[in-house]
Amino acid sequence: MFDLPKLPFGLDDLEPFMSRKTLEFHHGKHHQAYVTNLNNLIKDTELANADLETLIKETAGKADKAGIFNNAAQVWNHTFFWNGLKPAGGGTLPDGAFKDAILRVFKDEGKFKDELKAAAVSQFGSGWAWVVKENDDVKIIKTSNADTPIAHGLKPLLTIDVWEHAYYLDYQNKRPDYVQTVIDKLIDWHFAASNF
Ligand code: MN3
Repeated sequence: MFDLPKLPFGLDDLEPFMSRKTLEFHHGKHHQAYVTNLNNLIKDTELANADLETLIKETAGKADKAGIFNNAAQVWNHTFFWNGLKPAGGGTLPDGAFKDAILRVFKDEGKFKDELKAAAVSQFGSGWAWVVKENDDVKIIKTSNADTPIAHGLKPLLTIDVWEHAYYLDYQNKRPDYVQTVIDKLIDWHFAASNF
């Protein structure tokens, strides 16, 4: 049985960029629903005691296990998303191996952030934009619906949720404004660097 992880910040701490109301719904209702659904789906099955990453890897690509995969991946993705945000986030990348890899692949920090934004904005419909580690390089990818890099053997460093429930209360249809604000004001680049 899984519990909804607590947010790593208070409900008001990301104001005005991500409102208390958004967090109450996004964490308290949406994230909670994925946890509740997952618990109901695995109860009394052979997967009842598996950890989250095992559940995701065991059910990925299996049509008869799509419900478990979708809810398990959404639980994992949301917890990872919250952990990558912080009050007074954004700003410049911390020095170190992560920044070095970004400069090597993208040439400059601005171009990296522009490409991350472009991936998040261009994801058609619900999904996620990701910064992942592949070998020793940094790569930007996007996934649809619940799909997650850990189902594809990639190591996630950071994610941005681009499901409408992530931004509609604060930004309505303006996904580009939401994404730009997350990148400029909320992303915890030290979290991404520490995952590298
Ligand atoms: Mn979400």
